[in-house]
Amino acid sequence: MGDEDSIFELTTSHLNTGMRGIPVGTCRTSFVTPGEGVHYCGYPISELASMLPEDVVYLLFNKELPNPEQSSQFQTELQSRADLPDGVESVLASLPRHGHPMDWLSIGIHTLGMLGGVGDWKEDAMNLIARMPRLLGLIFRYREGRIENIPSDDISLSMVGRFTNTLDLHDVDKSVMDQVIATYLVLHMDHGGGNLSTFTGKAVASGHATVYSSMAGAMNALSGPLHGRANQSCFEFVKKIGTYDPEEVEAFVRGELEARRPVFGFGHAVLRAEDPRATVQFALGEKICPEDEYFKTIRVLREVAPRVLSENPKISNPNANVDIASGTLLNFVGLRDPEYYTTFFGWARVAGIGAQIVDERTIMRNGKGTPIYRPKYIAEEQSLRHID
Ligand code: CMX
Repeated sequence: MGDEDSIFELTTSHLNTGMRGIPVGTCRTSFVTPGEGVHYCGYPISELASMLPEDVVYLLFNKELPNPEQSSQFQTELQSRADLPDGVESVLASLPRHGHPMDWLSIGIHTLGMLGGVGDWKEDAMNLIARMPRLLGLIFRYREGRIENIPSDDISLSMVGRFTNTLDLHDVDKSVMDQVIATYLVLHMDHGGGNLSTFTGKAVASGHATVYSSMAGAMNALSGPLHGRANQSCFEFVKKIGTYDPEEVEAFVRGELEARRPVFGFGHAVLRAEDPRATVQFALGEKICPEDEYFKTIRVLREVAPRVLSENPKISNPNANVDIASGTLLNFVGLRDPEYYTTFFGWARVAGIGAQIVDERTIMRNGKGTPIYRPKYIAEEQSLRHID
């Protein structure tokens, strides 16, 4: 495509729409199609879902999957970057316990930057990815007040293993917990260039703020209930249904629509089929928790809600989205407090956003990087009045 080719016709109807659908750049890590959902570096997510999270991080940064040798070298590299700088725990110890975990995560990332940032896009992105498992584990421990006997960070473990080792929950099946979290991470790592948190992270980085400040900004964006926090709301919604009787579930769905409340876990801005990330999680649920009460509810919801939502022609996609099952699976493995669910989303997204920041800062425009973001806002008549 030549520089002068037109790819979009802009009209006044596009103003004040949150830039919905307006092309602003290219993305090297992922894209989303209406039929197959997100693809990472060309691979549909359904093909990547059972891979090691470390291999998928490698893919997002290197644009190719690692061979076994590269995979093991990369795991060693992440382990060598894993140590948290001194001082992180005393910051966490001072935070208000009632604060939302996403606020803790944002502050935690800022703290990692203040204490251990090196001022290089790729180095900082890699260090942050390597330090996230321990940081997130410590956030759980300090916020829950479980600060006695925190195991030391066993860096010989996988990223997920380091998190669950720090969390150190008893009476849980750790291998199933690791499997659910690993799948969750892979499914949530990236979702195109224009979603709010990714866009925010890249916008902050475009002013040459650090990777850590950019990522903390991205996490703040992710924490909104219309964005990442939807997965917390989704599980709260499933809990509220309280039945897996199909007729009662249908009555509940109709009641929510009549009350003009969203039916959580359904619908999508781009997809026009069931999100493959939901399909993968349903398959995992059938394997690990087919008899779980909440799983039974979402299994019925998956049948009932699309039929009811299809009655409204305004709804472009009545099918299940990624958030339908993730909370149910996290709850099943012992992560019972939905307030934490978006922090897993944030942990995963650090990989995709980190890779996109590195691309925008060091690869785009032949390595010069994308310039500072500066979209145009047009003065409204009212704001011009005082000039007369
Ligand atoms: N429940 C109720 N109403 C819905 C709906 C749902 N699940 N999905 C769409 N609609 C409504 C929209 O609110 C919109 O109504 P208005 O015209 O009154 O504003 C209308 O149907 C058309 O919406 P759309 O073009 O089909 O979808 P949007 O791009 O506007 O919205 C989304 C997409 C996800 C915000 C919406 O489907 C929704 O609110 N879903 C429920 C919340 C949810 O599960 N969020 C998680 C999203 C996960 C993800 O993005 O991956």
